[in-house]
Amino acid sequence: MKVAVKWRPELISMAKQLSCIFAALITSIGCCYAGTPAPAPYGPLPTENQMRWQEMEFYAFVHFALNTYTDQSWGYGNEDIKLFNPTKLDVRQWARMIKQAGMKGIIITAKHHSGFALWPSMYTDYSVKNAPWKNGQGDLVRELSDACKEYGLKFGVYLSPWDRNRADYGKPEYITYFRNQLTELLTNYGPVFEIWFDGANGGSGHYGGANETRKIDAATYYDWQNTYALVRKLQPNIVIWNDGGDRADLRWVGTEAGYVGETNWSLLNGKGEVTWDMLHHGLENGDSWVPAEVNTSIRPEWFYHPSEDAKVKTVPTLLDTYYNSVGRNATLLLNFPITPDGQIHVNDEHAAIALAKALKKSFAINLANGEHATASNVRGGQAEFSAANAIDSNKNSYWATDENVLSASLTIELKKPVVFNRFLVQEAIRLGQRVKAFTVEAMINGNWKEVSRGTTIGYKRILRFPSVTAQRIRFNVTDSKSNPVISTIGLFNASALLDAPLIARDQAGNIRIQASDVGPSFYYTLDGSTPTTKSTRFAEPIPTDGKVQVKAIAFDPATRKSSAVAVESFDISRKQWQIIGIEDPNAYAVLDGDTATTWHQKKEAAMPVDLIIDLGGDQLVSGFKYFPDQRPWTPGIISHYEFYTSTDNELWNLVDHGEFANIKNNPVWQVKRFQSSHARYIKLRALKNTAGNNEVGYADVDVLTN
Ligand code: FUL
Repeated sequence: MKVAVKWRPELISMAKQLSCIFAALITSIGCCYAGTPAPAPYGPLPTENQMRWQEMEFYAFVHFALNTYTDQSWGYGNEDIKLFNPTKLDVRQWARMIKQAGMKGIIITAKHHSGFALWPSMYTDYSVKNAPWKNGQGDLVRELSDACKEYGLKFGVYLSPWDRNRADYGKPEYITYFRNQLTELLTNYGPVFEIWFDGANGGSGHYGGANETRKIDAATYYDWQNTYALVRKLQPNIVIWNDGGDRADLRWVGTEAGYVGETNWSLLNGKGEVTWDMLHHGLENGDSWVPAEVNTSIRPEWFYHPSEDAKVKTVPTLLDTYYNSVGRNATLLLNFPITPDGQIHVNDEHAAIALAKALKKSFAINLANGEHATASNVRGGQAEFSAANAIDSNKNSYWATDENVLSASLTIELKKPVVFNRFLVQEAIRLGQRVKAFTVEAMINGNWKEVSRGTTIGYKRILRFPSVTAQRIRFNVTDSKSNPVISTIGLFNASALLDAPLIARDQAGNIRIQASDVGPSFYYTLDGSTPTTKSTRFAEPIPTDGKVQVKAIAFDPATRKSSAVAVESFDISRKQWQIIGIEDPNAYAVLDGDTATTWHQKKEAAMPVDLIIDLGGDQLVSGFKYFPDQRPWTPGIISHYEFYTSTDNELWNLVDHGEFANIKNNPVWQVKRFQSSHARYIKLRALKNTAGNNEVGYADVDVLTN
C-alpha cells in the first residue's frame, strides 16, 4: 500500500539544504578514504523471486481431489464426479490453522493426476462444475485464494502434467489443454507464489476410456521452456518447481520423507543429467541457482485416508523434519490431507499448532544477540564488515573477511555463562553460497572444546547437539569457496525431543523398543491399556508368540515428560516361517522385523519375480504387508504385484493384484486386504518395479489373518 505524504514548503527547503550538506560530506570522504569494497558476488546467485521464496521458509500443501472419496493415492481418471461433495468445506479453517502454525503460504492440488479440476475449468467437464458440491457452482481454487488473502498467506498451485482422464494425453493437443488450464489458474486467481509441476507418471490410466498404458518422453513432451515462458509472462513473481523436466527455479530433494542432505548446495547445472545425489545435496560447482524444497506430508500419505488418523506425525518427528529441511538450507512444504468433509483433520491441526509452539519457544531468544563479538579477520578492518554484524538483528548486515581469507573465526563473549543446544548460522546468499565446512567450539574449563561441526551453510543452517554451558563460543569457518560472508549467528536453548518409541518384533517373536534420542526409558503394555510410568519398564527384549498389540511410551527422567503413545500390532508368529527356493540365508532379512535390513532377489532374476514363504501351518490369510527398501540406490521397489495363496505349494490362488500407488516417492508400509483364503504358502509376485527394470528388493513382508 502506498501512503501519500503532504510536504509543507518550509520542510522542502530544509530537506534540500540538508541533502546538499550531505552530498558535500560524502564527496569529501570519497576523495580521501579508499576503504576495502564490499565482497563481490561469488558464483551463481538467487533471483529476487527465489530470495522471497527462501525467506518464506515454511509453508503448506493441501491435497484434495476425488481420491479423498475413494481412499486412493492416485485416481485412475474415471472416478465418479458425483463423489465430490464436501459437506462442511471450510477453506478459512485451513488458512486460519496454517497461519496460526506459522506457515507463510498454501499450495493446493488444483488438479492431481486423475485430471479432476478443483476449479470450473472451461476446457474440461471433469471438474467441480459437474459435482454435487454447491450444485456445480463452486470454485475451490477461488475460495482458497480468497482465504489466503484474508489471512495474509501466499497462494500457490499444483497442476499435474500427467492427466489420467484425458483422451488426448500423450498427443500434442494435450499440451494446448495443459497450457489453457495453466492460463486459467495463473490469470484468474491473483498472485501465485509457486507453481508445482509434479513429475509422476505411472503410465496406466483411463484416458477417455482407452484404459491403457501411455508412456511419454518427459524430456521433450511437455516442451517446458515454452510453458515456463508462459508462466513467467502471466506471473512475473512466481517460482517454478519441477522434478520431471527441464531445470526450473526450485528442486526436489529426491525423497518425500522430509529431509535434504546435510551438505546442501543451492546449486545445480542448468543442463545435463540430475542424479539423486545432486537432488539431495545440490552441486558444489553447479552453474545455476536451484535451491531445495523439502516436501513431505504430516501423515504417511498425501491424500486423506481414515486409517491414518492415528498416524499423524508427532511433534518430535515434525521438529526433526524442520531441522532437516529449514535447518539445512531448504524450505519446508508440509502437506495436510483434506478430509471428505472438507476440513483439515483435528489431529493434524493439533500436531501443526504444537509444532509451531515448540519452534517459537525454541527460537524465542537468541542468546548471542547484542553480546560482544570479535573475529580473527575483518574485511579491511572496517566496521561495516565487523563480527558484531553477525549477532545484531539486521539480516542485511554481515561479517566478511578479506579477499582470499577462506578460514576465519568469530568469537562471542557473553556477559554470563548460558546453556545452549542449537547453533544457527546464515550466509548472505545474495552474494552467493560459499562456506564448505565449519565448526562450533565452546570454552569449557579454560579449553576450547568442539561441540558440533557442519559442512554447507547457505540461507540457514541449524546444528543440534547436547546442551553445553559456556560463556565463550567460537565459530570457525574451516573451508570456503570464497571469503565467508556471514549475516547471522544464533545460540538457542531448545527443549529436548521426546518421540514416541519404535516397536519392532524379530522372527523369533522378541519385541524391542527404541527411540532416536539417547536418554529416555520406555514403559509398555501388552493388554491394550495405555502405558504410564507405572507400567512395565522395558529392560530387555520381550518374548511373544502370535498376535499381540504393544503400546509403549518413552519417558525422559530429566524433565519427567512422557512421549506420545506408540502402538504396534503384530499378527501370527513368524517363528516357523521359511523362505522357499532361495538358498541365500540373508533372505531372512525380509522376516526379521527390522525395516533397516533388506534383501534383494538375484541380479539375473527377470520379472515376474516371486517370493514364496511357507507359513509352517494352515492359516486364514486376509491380507499382506510390504515394506520396501528405503535406500536411494536401486532399491527394487515393487510397484505392481500379484499375491497368491496355496495349501500345497503347487496349486496357487490369485487372491489380490494391483499397484502400490506413489510408492516410489513415498515408500511407506503397503497394506493390502482381500477376502480371506486358507493358506500354508504365500507368494508375492513382483510384476514391475518403480524403475522399470528387474531389481526386486524387500525390507519386510508380513501377512494379516482373520
Ligand atoms: C507425488 C505425487 O505422485 C503424489 O501423489 C503427491 O502429489 C506428491 C506431492 O507428489 O509425486
